[in-house]
Amino acid sequence: MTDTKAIMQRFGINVKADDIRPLGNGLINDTFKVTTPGDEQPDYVLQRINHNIFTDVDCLQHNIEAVTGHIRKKLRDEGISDISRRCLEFVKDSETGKTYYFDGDSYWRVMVFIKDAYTYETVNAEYSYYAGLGFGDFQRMLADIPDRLEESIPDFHNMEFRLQQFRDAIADDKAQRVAEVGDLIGQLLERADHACLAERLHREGSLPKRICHCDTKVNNMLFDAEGNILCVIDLDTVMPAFVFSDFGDFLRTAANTGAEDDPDLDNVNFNMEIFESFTKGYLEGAGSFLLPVEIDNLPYAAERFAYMQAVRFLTDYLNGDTYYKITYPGHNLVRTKAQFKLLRSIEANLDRMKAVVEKYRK
Ligand code: GN1
Ligand code: MG
Repeated sequence: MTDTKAIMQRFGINVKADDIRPLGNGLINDTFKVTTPGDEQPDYVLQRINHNIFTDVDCLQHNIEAVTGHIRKKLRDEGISDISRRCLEFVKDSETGKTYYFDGDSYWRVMVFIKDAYTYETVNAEYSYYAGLGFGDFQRMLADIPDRLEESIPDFHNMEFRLQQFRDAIADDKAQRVAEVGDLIGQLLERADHACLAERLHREGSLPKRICHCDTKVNNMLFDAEGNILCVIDLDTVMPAFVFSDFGDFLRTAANTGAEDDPDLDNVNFNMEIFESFTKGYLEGAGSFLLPVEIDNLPYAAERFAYMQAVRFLTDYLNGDTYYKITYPGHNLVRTKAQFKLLRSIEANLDRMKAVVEKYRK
C-alpha cells in the first residue's frame, strides 16, 4: 500500500489518509480526490502517472506546464476573470520545485480540484455545441504557443504506426487469439489505406500538425452547472498532431449512442444530431485558422478515430491485455467490436456528414 498521505505532504498538503479517495474511471493513470478540511484551502486531485506508458515524465510535465502557462496568459489577455476555474493548476513538490514527485517506484502529481464542475459520459446536442466551441477554442489558444512541445508518447496518433503495432501483434500472436478474430482482423485491414490518408497528406506537405489535446473523450471536459465549458482536463497527451485528433476523438465518444465497451451492438450507432451541433461549435471556435484541407476532411476524422481505437483495442487484446485496464476477460474484444460497429455507422452517414460540414463552413 502506498502512503498517499506522505506523498501529499511532499506537496505541502496535510490531510488524513481517509481524505484520499479514488476518483473517475480513466484507463491509464490512477486518480484520487483529496478532500481538505474547511473552506480555506481548495481540495486537490492526486494522480499516479502510468510510468509504463509515459516513460518520459519530465517531457510530459514540461508539455503540460507550457500549455497551462500559455492558456492562463491568453485568458488574462482576454480579460477572463475566473482563471482558476478555466485552466488546471499543478502543485509543486516542496523540495524539488517540480510539478511531480518520484517516490522511488511511482511518479505522482497534484493539481487543484475545480469545484462545482461536472464531467459527463454522454452529452446532449446543446452541450456538444459548447464542447465544439471549447475544443476549437483550446486549439486556437495554443496556435501561437512559443514553446516547443515533444510527443509525450511518440507516434501516439500516428495511424501507420498503430497499424504496424497491429500487424506485429498478429504475427506474434502472443495470447493465441488471432484465429478466433480472423474475420474482424480482415475487415480492419481492408480499411488500412484509407485510414492513413492524414499521414499521406502530411507527407505531401498539405496537412500541418498543430498543438492538440489528443484525448478529447467527452469525459475529459469540465462543465459548469449551466453547461458552459470550464476547461479541458487530462492534458497528458497534449502534443503536435492533426486537428482531426480532437475532432474525431470527441465524436467517437460523444456521438456514440452506446458505450465505448457496449456488449449490445444494437445500442451502438453514430448520432448525427451530436455530429451536427459539435461541428457547428467547432467551426465557430476554430474556423479562423483551419485550412480547407482540414475542414474538408472532418468527416474522415470521425472515421479515423473510431478505426484507430478499434485497432488499438484489438492490438491490446492480441497482446494479452497489457495496455488498457480491463475489468473482465475479453473486455478489449468487446471494446473492439463496439468501435467497429461505430465505424460502420459513421461510414453509412458520410454523405450526410459532408453536407453538414458544408452548411457550417464560413
Ligand atoms: C485512454 O486515459 P484515458 O482513459 O482518458 C487512452 C486514449 C484512448 C482511451 C480509450 C494515453 O484514455 O488514447 O482513446 O483510453 N490514453 C492513452 O478510452 O493511451
Ligand atoms: Mg480521461
